[in-house]
Amino acid sequence: MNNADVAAALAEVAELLELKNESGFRIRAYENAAKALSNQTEDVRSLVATGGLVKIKGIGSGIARTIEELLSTGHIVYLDQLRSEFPEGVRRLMSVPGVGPSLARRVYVELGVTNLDEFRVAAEDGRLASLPGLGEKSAQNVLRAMERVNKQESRVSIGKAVPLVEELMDALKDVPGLDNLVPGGSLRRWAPTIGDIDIMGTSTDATVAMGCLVSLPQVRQVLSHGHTKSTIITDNGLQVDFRIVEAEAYGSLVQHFTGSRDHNIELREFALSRGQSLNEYGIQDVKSGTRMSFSDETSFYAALDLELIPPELREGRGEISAARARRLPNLVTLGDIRGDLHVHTEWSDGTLPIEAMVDAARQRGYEYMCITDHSGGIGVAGGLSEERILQQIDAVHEVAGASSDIHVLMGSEVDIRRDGSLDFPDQILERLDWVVASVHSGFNQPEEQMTQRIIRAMENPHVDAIGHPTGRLIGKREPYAVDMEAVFAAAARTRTALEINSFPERLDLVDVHARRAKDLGVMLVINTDAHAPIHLDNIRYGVAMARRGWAEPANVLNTKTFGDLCDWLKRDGP
Ligand code: DGT
Ligand code: CA
Ligand code: CA
Ligand code: ZN
Repeated sequence: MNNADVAAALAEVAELLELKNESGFRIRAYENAAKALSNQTEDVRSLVATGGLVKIKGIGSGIARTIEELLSTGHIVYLDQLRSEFPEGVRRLMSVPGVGPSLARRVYVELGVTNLDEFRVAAEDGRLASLPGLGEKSAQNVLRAMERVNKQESRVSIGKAVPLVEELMDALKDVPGLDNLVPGGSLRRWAPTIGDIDIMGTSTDATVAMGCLVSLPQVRQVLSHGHTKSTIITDNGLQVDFRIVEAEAYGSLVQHFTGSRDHNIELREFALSRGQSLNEYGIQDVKSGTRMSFSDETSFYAALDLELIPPELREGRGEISAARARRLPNLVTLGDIRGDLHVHTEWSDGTLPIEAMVDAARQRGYEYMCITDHSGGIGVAGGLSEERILQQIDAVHEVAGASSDIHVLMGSEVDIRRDGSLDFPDQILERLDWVVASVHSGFNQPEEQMTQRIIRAMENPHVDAIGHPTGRLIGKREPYAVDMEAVFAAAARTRTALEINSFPERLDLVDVHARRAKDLGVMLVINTDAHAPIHLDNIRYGVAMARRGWAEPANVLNTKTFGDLCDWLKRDGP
């Protein structure tokens, strides 16, 4: 049971209390606690063990006891009780945009609707429209919202959204009078998944700009077409909110629509404590009534006596107090990355020969790269036998010898077996420059076993890094059960790096884990796990995740020069 599991249980309590029409105060207490927990970098179990839980803002002693109950018994009696009052599916009704707790309660009580399917039927056959105060139009709205949710499959990965935004911004860049185009929202914060895309710009002729947007070839459907805001659905099903904002207030507007909501709420509270009130157009001095507007974000934050906060940090995770204290991290950038240490070739499941992948890394301007094909034990992916990897060592050394402008290292992505032993014997591992050890099977092991499995791998002195440490695949597979605090401690002790895997569906370690690792002195490494040259470009998503985890260059192994990397590789093992 990890932070996300506990947060989900608390959020469910909040939703069920909403359904029951309980007091807003109690609901918010659970909501805030859920949010506080999912923002926590430290594992909830270690927080309980050290008594740190109640010190977290947003978690009172009552909810702390609830969390302890959940951790020790696996249940929250109160939650079980609430669940018994509503069929499981009723809570899901509130996931339809525009359907709040009172409507969900009414359709359950008055129409006997207990799940989304029955809800759709009731909206279609006229029963929903017949409820007092609703009518045909509301029923239609519900149907349309359900359709949109189904089609959009809720959120998409950042890897799908970013290229689309770049395409749209490129298509709009020559529109006369339209300037200062910038993405906002979750995309600008590089959140791993995106609900909808927000784009902003200034214009001398908003009508023309809006007209161009809605007639782009990528547009499948126009949901609204206004003077300052339009919303479209693209042909791959993504919603785009496009706003024309005023040039004089550009800084405030962009700040506002970048969010996150949590960051903005905290910022507003902070401003109020200083006698300033915020809205999307600027800052007002409460006493004198003087208004200020800002054409850029730097001056906006400066007016609150804050350093400019990079968008990746704007999640309400302590960035405002850090900006006050002039203690914002000096975040790692894409330009700091000097090499990629997780690259596959056709020797296992990559698409191209060694030379081609080296060439792709060379073209990115990297100083070094490492070939890390799979070991044989994973059974799929053309993993290498001992015999084959010995051949590959020679093949890579040959390419390395012929390449004067990039250092080519020979490594392996060795499978961690269920018992924590590695798929290659030490006699092979010791001949490699760099070893990434990863879990590729047996994801359902109990937490204790999985934790020991990974720790045992780290204790092998030849292992330099753990690949995609929690195994999650966004939208497909939850992270496996693993005690991350124990993994971090072992990583620090054995001086093993933990990977941030840049594949958009992995992005693992996640931001809060990366930050915890940094705080505990664990080295991070940002790799692409490229199976084809184009995947090397994914590095920007990994760097973004590291930035969201407050990582600085010194926290990231592959920002080191080749010489410093070699020194690190000679570090003492465990
Ligand atoms: P998303 O789209 O779910 O991935 O997340 P965001 O953060 O892009 O959220 P979005 O698109 O709903 O709104 C963009 C930003 O606008 C959000 O981060 C904060 C700001 N914002 C300010 N006021 C509001 C408000 O009343 N509602 C919403 N939804 N956003 C607001
Ligand atoms: Ca958005
Ligand atoms: Ca939006
Ligand atoms: Zn790999």
